[in-house]
Amino acid sequence: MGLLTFSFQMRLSRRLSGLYKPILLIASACAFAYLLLADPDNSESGAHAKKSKHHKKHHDTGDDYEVGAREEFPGFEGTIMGRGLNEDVPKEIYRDSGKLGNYEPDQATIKEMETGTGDYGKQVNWGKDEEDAVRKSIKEFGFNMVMSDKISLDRVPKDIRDPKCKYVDYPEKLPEVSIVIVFHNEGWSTLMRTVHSVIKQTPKELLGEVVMVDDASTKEHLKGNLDEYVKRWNGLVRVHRNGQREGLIRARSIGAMQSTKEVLVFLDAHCEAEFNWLPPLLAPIARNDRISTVPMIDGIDGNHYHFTTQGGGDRWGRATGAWDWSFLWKRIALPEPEDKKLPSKTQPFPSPAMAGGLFAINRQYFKDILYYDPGLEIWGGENFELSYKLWMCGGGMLFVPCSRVGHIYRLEGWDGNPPPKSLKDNPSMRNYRRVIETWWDDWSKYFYVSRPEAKTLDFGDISAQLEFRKNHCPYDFNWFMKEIGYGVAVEYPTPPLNKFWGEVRARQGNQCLDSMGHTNGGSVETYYCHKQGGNQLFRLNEGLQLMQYDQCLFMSGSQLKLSHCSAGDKAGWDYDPKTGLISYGEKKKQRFCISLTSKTAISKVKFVECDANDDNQLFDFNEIHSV
Ligand SMILES: [Mn+2]
Repeated sequence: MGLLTFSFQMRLSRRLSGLYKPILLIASACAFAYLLLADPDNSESGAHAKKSKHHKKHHDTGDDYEVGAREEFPGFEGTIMGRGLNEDVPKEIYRDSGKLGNYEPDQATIKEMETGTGDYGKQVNWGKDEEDAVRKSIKEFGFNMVMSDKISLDRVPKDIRDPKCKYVDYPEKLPEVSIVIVFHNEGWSTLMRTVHSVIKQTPKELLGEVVMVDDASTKEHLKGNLDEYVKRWNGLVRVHRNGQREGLIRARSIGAMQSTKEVLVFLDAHCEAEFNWLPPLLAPIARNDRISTVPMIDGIDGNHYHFTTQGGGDRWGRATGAWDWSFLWKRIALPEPEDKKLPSKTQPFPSPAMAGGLFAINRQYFKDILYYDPGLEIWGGENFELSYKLWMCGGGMLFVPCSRVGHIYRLEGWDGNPPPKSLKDNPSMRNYRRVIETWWDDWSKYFYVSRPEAKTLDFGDISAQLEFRKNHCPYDFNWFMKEIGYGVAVEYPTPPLNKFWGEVRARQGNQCLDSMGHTNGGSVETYYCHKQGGNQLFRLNEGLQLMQYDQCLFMSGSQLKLSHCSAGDKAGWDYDPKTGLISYGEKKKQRFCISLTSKTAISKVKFVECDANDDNQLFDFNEIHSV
């Protein structure tokens, strides 16, 4: 494909605000059908190029909407990575009913796949005599391996898709994929069912290779056994072994480097691909190599192995990725303005963030945008790093309702994987800082509202990330939050900034306010000051809230309590650093102050009438900084 055929014609304003009208879809679908008739192998002939121009004209006559299809960035002097939109690749054709789509398996094919136990995602149960073995396996692997072992590695998945997904035609020529599966000490049957299901549910001509990346597993079943087992696929499945534990993030980048096909598809090591999952993921990438796509992620129960539809979202189950301002992963319903741009409920929709474990991306593009930041350790924040990089550097991300993959969530009672010994404390928090300091611009202050102690945490060198952004990313975080992530700020409003924060220490003795780990209705008491933050870290913000993490402190009778709060809630707090009084009152005049009840460190506090001459009411906020 030549670079010359890409559209440079869409105006920025239209690209950002344009609506995708159904009439246009019909127009482009007709153009596509015409192209197919005239040029069935979709090859690059001169005639094709001409028709392609004609095809393009349809887009120029109205408001079309194409995620990430941006070629002009006024005032930006750097280069955008990836080739961008290729209008020669036709869009998918969505029909409501009728003939099955071109990659869709028919009933007879599905019938032939049947294996018995657990087929169609049905649940499996165990007997009393197995309970000990079950508990042991959950402790070791996070899943009930006893039940997993009873289910065929080739079982038929449940079909959770909107029935309309069966009638979609995808471009005939889709790119080949490398499936990348990173694992560390995974259980055998859940890991291998991931591989089996991918091979079984993927059209042969699209499945280039499966690259299993062993991140220094120590369990015996993942060594020679595994090498022997994958031989049955005659080289289709390869195992790459990391010499030392790299963590999930770097191991994924290594998997990308070890792969050779045009598109990479990352899967967690405990998944099951559902029917016709791959073509819907590939179509948007074939058309625009700066787009990453993400399947719907259904739940597979880690005990009984039945499928449940991904929860949340709007009426049609469409949820986008999001975060709160302390940088926890969240999911929110697809915002209405985005829905309005889409001609049907089964079409891919943009998401400001991905969960991270399952996604597809063009291999060369992932390389060009430097994979993940190699300074990120083990797990945490890398999904946001990639999300921001995609959107702010001229690409984008789509969640694809017709592509569904089941994922087993770890059960309680799992021992977990211990981090490598060389790792510093707080790896996730250091990761968060790297990502935020690289991408959030002035919005980083909102992160430090709930994590003020992290402001001093060492996160290493991000100069390479900043340099990349300067040279290749035309958009800033303001643009991103206005155009792409606006739904996040509606669901999670930016928090008021802190006026005072730290441990709240009585001016006399060695007593600090301490939530004692209480939340949601529990009381705040005092304890020996320990300077570790945690339960002794409080913040008084410009919204006049006194908070600990996401909990608001409030006056309940004469007691000091805390409970979950939203912005503007439980406001009315004040602190005077001169006198040391912490007061609360809904009105300016009628105020009450926090007071110690005894001189012993471990005791209760109460509300009394404010009196700056009473030593029991005098406190300091001492900031505590992590290193
Ligand atoms: Mn997982």
